Amino acid sequence: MSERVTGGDVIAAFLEDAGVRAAFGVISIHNMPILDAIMRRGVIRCVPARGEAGATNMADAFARVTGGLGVAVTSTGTAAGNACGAMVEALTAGTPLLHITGQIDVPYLDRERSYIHEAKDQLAMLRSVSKRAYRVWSVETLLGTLREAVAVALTPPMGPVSIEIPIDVQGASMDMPPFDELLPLPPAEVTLDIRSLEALARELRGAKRPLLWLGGGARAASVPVRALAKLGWGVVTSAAGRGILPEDDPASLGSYTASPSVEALYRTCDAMVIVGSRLRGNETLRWNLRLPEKLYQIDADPTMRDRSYPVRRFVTGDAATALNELVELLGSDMTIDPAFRTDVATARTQANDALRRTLGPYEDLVHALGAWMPPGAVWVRDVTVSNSSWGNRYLPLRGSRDGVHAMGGGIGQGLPMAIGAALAAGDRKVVALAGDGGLQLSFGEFVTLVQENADVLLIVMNDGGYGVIRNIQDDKFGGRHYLANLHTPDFQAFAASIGLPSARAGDMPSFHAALAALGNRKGPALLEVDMIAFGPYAAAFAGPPVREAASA
Ligand SMILES: Cc1ncc(C[n+]2csc(CCOP(=O)(O)OP(=O)(O)O)c2C)c(N)n1
Repeated sequence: MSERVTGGDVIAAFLEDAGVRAAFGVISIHNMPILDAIMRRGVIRCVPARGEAGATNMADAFARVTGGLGVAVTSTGTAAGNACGAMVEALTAGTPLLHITGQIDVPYLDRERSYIHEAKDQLAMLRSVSKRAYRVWSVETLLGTLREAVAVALTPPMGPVSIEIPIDVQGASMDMPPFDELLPLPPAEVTLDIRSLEALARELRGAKRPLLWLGGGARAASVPVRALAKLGWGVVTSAAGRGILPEDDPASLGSYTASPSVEALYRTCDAMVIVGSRLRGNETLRWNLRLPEKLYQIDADPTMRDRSYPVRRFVTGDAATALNELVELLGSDMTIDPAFRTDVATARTQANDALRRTLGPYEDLVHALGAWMPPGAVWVRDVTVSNSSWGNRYLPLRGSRDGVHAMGGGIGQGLPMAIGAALAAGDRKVVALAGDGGLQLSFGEFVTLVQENADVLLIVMNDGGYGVIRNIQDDKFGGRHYLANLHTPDFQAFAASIGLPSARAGDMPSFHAALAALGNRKGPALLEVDMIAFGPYAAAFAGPPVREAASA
């Protein structure tokens, strides 16, 4: 006889069997059977985020660092709505995430009678911010829908999946299914278009100066990428693809995709293979960056073909599978120009040097941080001037899961992402970078950081407002700093009030002292950089660089 349990118990048991070891959420009347079961069973660590946006960002970062599934649990209505901005980010980044949300009782669904937490057409809202969204109508269909939802989230191109589970279904009684039925379904395989790949290999065989452009879709392809780098290929990555090849490898151009020296190098290349990348506008001068003439593309999603740049040949396939096969097909047939390696290294050095010259008073700070950064640290960044200029590319990442950044450009996600990353990172330190403005979107999550004792050194670049907005206003709006000068919290007093160790630095001696005091302790700490005292960057960052089509 199987045991009689609730829908909530089955959800908890299913998540355990799916290998989930951490979930993030806010408890509510419309998800308590699930969270109560998770906690009672004691297998999954549940983090009480202070908002659903934060919970979803945490689950997203957890998934990015582990390479597995992230799980966020929210309530229905406003709570599910609060998760939507973070869902947009997870969709942009292609994160496999399961968003479980409550729903009101089945008999009241879609009646618009203002039942508590009722949201008009919640499923349509969730559909528009997810890869797929499901509603569970009955306890009988609960397990099948869960199994399908996880498989869809993990099938390339991966993405966040929402599942609404009405509260009466969560609390309904059912038999505990046997273990094998609780296991998630395997993700669907992407069929490799082998004929196109063979044709691609034939075309590449004669290339003397070939480059790979890697995006986040190629995160699992480190092994064949290393093999191609060994053959003599150069490698450049988007921000999402950082570290697939260690960025201190001589074949790596880092993520200096649009630096003038790298663009000049593109013009000398006779092939570029783009793998698992959207070629985002931010990284291609809004698609007017001059890439090599012979472009080829590999992607799990065949509709990506020609979407951003026209390509000569497109191969549908999973990045790792396709690149492994390509390495086999190429064998030792290529004779790559021996000077290419030197040219790649020169372009990289020139890009680094050009960036260094924009740092002004922050140059020493960046170098001190780089020298201190513990091996294997996970580098998490919010959208802030310091990240857009140097955080996104100056300090090398050595693994494809060593960095987390809001790909969609939404501020305020860095702090909750740092918490999710810390839970995923085990013994590795998380170092996070955020602005004072962005942090004010997710202030409640400071308290979560302390409660969870997450091993995060959070560096706050405090310029008393929205620095990048002021720079744009200087550039385009006559220097009128409307709505950009903020009343900024006293971060030191706030940190003290919640038991968060902290220090402020306004010059290099105090920065070194703060790093020494905070950097080597385990657990959370806040290092505030007083940017008014340090002074401005040598070059003002006023938004992602673009190039007008007419001048291309
Ligand atoms: C969710 C969201 N709201 C608004 C914006 C517009 N925005 C972009 S950067 C920025 C200012 C960020 O300020 P801060 O975190 O202090 O970093 P700084 O620009 O000062 O380096 C704003 C408001 C955005 N990108 N995302």
